[in-house]
Amino acid sequence: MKSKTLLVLAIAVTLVSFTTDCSNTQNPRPKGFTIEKDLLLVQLDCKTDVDDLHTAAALATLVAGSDFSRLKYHAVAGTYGVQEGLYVPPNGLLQLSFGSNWTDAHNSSVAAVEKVKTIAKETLNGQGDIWIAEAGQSDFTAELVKVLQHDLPELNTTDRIHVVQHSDWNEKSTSPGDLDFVKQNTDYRKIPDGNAVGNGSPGFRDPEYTNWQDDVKDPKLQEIWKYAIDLSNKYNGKEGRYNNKAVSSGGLDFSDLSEVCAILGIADIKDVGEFFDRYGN
Ligand SMILES: [Ca+2]
Ligand SMILES: [Ca+2]
Repeated sequence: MKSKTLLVLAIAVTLVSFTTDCSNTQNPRPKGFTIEKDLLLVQLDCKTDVDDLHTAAALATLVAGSDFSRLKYHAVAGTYGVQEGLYVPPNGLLQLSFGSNWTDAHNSSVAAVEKVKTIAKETLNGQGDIWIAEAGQSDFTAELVKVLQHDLPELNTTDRIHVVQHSDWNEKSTSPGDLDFVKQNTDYRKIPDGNAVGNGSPGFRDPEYTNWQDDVKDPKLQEIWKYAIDLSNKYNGKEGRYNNKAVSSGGLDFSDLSEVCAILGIADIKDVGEFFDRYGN
C-alpha cells in the first residue's frame, strides 16, 4: 500500500514538473519595460472625449516624480481612428506639460509619423524596445510600424514593439485593417478597462474626486492640472463631443493612464486617490 502511494506520488511529481517545463517553454515570461533603454510613447486621440487631457496631466505628474526621472517618453496628439466628431485641441496643455517633447498628428499625420519614426529608431538602434500606450485608436501605430518595417527590414516588430490597449471602444473605432495589422505585427496586449476600479487595471475615472488641489503641491503641476481641467470643461460635451460625466460633475478621468501603469509595472495602483498618494508631489 505504502509503495503504491509512493509510486502514485512519484508519477504525480513527474507530471507536474513536466507540465511546468512545458508551460515555461511555451509561455516565456512576457517582456517588461527596461527604463535604461526603452521608449514610452503615449498616443492621445483627443476625439471626442476630453479625458485625454486629464491623462496628459497625470502623465506629467508621474514623470515629475523621482521614480521615473530617467524615463524616456514622448507624447503624440491626434492619434484618432475612424470615429466621427470634433477634436479637442490639446496643444497648449501639451506644450505646458511636455515642452517640445510631443508631436502633433492632428495637424499632419504624415509629418508626425516621420518625426516619431526618427525618435523610435534612435531607441531601436540602441537595442531598446518601443512601448505604446494607446490612449486612443491604433491607426497611427499601424502607420508607424509600417514605416519602421520599411526602414529597418531586419526588425522583429512583434518582439520589439509593444502596444497596450484598455478600451473596447478604441478598438472598435480603429480602422479594422489597421487593428488587424497592429495585432499581427506587434506584441499587442489588451488590459482591463481603466475606467473601472477593481478589475485588474487601476481605475482612474472618479466623478467624486474633486479635491485634487489638496494632493498636488508642486506649483508647476498645479498649473498643469488647472489648465487640463479648464480646457476639458471648455470642450466637454460641446458641439456634439462626448459628454464625460466624471468631468462634468467636477471629478477626474485619466483612465488611459492605466496603460502607462501597465507598461511601467505600477498597475497595482487602485484608483485616483492612490495615484495622488503615491505621485501627487
Ligand atoms: Ca482617448
Ligand atoms: Ca475615460
